[in-house]
Amino acid sequence: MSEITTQYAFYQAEQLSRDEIASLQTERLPQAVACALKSPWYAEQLAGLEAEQITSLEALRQIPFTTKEDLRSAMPFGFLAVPLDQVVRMHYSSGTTGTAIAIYHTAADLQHWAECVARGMLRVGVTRKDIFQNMMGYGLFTGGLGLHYPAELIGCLTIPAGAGNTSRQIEIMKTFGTTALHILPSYGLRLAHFCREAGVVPSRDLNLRFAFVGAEPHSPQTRARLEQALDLKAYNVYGLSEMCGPGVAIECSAQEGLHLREDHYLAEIVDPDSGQPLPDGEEGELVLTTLTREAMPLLRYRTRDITRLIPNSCSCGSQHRRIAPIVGRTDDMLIVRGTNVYPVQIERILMAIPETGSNYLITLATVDEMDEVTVSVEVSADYSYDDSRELQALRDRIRQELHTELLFRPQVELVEPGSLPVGEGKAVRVVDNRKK
Ligand code: DLL
Repeated sequence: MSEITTQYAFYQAEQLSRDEIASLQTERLPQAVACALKSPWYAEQLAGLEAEQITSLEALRQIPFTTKEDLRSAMPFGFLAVPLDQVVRMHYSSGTTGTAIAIYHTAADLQHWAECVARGMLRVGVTRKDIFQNMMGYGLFTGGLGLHYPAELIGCLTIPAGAGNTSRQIEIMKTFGTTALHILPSYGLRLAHFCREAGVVPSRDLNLRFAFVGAEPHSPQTRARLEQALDLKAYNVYGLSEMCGPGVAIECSAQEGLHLREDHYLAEIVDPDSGQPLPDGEEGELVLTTLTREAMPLLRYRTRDITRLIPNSCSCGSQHRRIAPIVGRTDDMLIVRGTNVYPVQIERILMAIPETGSNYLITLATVDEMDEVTVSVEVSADYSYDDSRELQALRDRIRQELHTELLFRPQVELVEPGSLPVGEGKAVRVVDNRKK
């Protein structure tokens, strides 16, 4: 560890004690509020607020939440807290759920972001000797650039492969001996399937050690499949464009939760309905305050992501607190016949069944005024079925296991490997055709 600190001074932040983290937060919180008050939106909303009095989480809680709708309403420059000539980059959300949102960064913001991610990568053992193939989309989406600069900062040979073109990706991995990947978990499963089809045996033909996976919810079963199929260790990376992008929290080598970078982000968990704070360990919505952002500081930002803070410190030694893997977004939660379901609960069951393949789709419809759920799932290419009775038995088994978990009985449709639609970006898991 101390060797890492000699090489990378910014790594010292990984070794802060709990008291040091707390006092840094106390010091930075009023600065963050003062910085936010420089933006037109916060200046108006929080007129009269004395930033220097906000020195604790309790004091911060006087401030109302900031929501995605607030960001939208103030586009394009309402949240900008510095003159435009200090902004060196912007990212832009896809706008699939409403008006697109621009997120701005100063040079210092970009440096902090890269250091936070690099700290997470170093913590799991990435070194300058690694060959890092970045298979996330580059561009307005933060996934590509978000790990590109940290990998360069560490000194890895960084390959900006971008998303898609799987045969080319495999060729690059083989030719250059790629050791680390950054990949969407859904695409990782497809890559594994493609390797099998192409006769590439990762343990024999590839040199992979790590995969950083994130940007979409995925179950531990999916992670286990990826690790086994690609012969590597997979680490969960969480983040959102509004904060920076990937790297708000990253899993460590203990794989027991994702460490927040608490010197840069202050986290709360609140009840998504009432907004009331929840105690550590209880599942609720993650609310984040940026502590060091200059261009676009955000106070008590509602991420809509459901997780919990994991009590106790981690066996890896870091004193930065951990969140559990994201279960889903509040707006992804399905209410089916009165039961709340996150798609990842369905994924967990499907990916634990070895006979299923790598892709699935949940379709909702209204039949006789009732919600009807159909889970379509590819069968694994490793199994062959001689007769329809075997397939029927598999379908019944999946249906039964889903029923036990979900408390309602969905329809199950088994389909050929590779037959469900796939895009280049985040996987679309749900099609909701219900009557509104
Ligand atoms: O997805 C940033 C990112 C890129 C994270 C690459 C990790 C890796 P957005 O496009 O703004 O940013 O989407 C953010 O994606 O609020 C979560 O709902 C979801 N999300 C991100 N990471 C995870 C994860 C990027 N590890 C939204 N697990 C967030 C589950 C995730 N969901």
